[in-house]
Amino acid sequence: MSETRIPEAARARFDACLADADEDAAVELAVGLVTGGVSAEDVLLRLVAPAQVRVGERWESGEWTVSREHAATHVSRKTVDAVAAAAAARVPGGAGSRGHVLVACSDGEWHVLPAQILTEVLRLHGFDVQLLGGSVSPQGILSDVHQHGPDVVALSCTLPWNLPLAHRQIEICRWAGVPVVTGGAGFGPGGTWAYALGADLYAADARAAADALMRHWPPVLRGESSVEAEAVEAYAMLVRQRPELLEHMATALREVHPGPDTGYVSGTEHEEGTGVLGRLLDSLAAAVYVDDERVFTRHLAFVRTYLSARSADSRFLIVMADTLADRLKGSPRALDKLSAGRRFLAGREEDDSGGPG
Ligand code: B12
Repeated sequence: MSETRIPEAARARFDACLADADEDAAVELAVGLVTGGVSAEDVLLRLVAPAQVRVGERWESGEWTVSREHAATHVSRKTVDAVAAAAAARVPGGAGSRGHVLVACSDGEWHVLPAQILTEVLRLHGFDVQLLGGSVSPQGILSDVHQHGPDVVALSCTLPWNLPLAHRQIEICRWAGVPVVTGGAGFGPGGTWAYALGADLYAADARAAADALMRHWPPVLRGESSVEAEAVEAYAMLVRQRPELLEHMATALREVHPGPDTGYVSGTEHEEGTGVLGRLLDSLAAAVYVDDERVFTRHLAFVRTYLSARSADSRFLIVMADTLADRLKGSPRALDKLSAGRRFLAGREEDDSGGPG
């Protein structure tokens, strides 16, 4: 399928629709492009997806509130639905079925829009696709695999701290004989962490996923997990100690910031109430699990930007790293990732943040 450039003016107008939460105008613009001859895939991947990245940047930089981001994302979701419906109307009877794909988000993952876009792009390529939605448990995925008998499971992960949970899902699908194709920023540069978890395939975007599946159809079980037993043990220890470690971190935080906290750290501004401290620990645990310090240092880079955009002092991150190092003396693997984080915070290492995820 040849790619079409989306005119700059259309991109700017779409951004404005998201900023104004103007669903009707966004849908009209996007569907207008499709009826005007731009492929639905290009509208999804070159208009909607990059606009969402800009939404994230505006939220991260503090320019937009969480609710503004929610409203914009709602408009994008509606646009994806409308573009898919417009494309389906242009191919009466559908494109036929190349095979059956089950799309799911990793356990703990509520970034559903990437999976939704993937679903529509695969449908445009003639796959029969079912989208299971956000945060699917391993048991849930197994039950859907049994019920629907897909040829392949497509697993989306945006947040790297969900990697250990994604591993369970990959294992359970492969155990049931169904190969797993993976994608999303959470799987790291070039899908390096997906392959470490034993995924059978990784694709950087939805177009590449469709191409790869068409080239390698039917997909086969060929992945192999390289997660070491000691890493799983060290991870499990961190999970067991999580409540206690969080308590120590909170105490240390109160010592450096005795005043009322801003809510950015304690979690009142966050989806699941775990806040910055919980996510720090989860990133450390995921870094231990896949044995790659970048899971932790990239997260530190994100938190630092996020906090400084809100005029919150990010120096407490060093205190947190030291507090944890003190408590995790018996875990060389955790200490190793913590020292990488400590070096990163002290600026002694090149900033390898490489953007979010
Ligand atoms: C919208 C959004 C949300 C919404 C999601 C709503 C929804 N229904 O999807 C909500 C409000 C739930 C949310 C919550 C959070 N979010 Co958020 N979110 C975003 C945002 C702005 C857009 C996501 C998106 O739609 N991207 C567009 C898609 C199309 O891009 P994509 O991911 O690259 O997907 C493509 C490929 O990766 C690939 N692909 C994706 N999946 C798959 C799967 C397979 C199998 C294949 C082959 C390919 C593939 O195909 C896609 C299309 O080409 C991003 C910013 C960003 N840069 O993405 C932040 C972002 C991901 N969020 C972020 C954060 C921190 C959070 C929260 C932790 C914030 C909080 N409240 O504490 C929570 C975590 C919730 C959770 N547990 O999941 C950070 C992550 C930073 C990090 N790495 O640590 C980001 C990057 C924002 C930022 N710039 O800082 N978020």
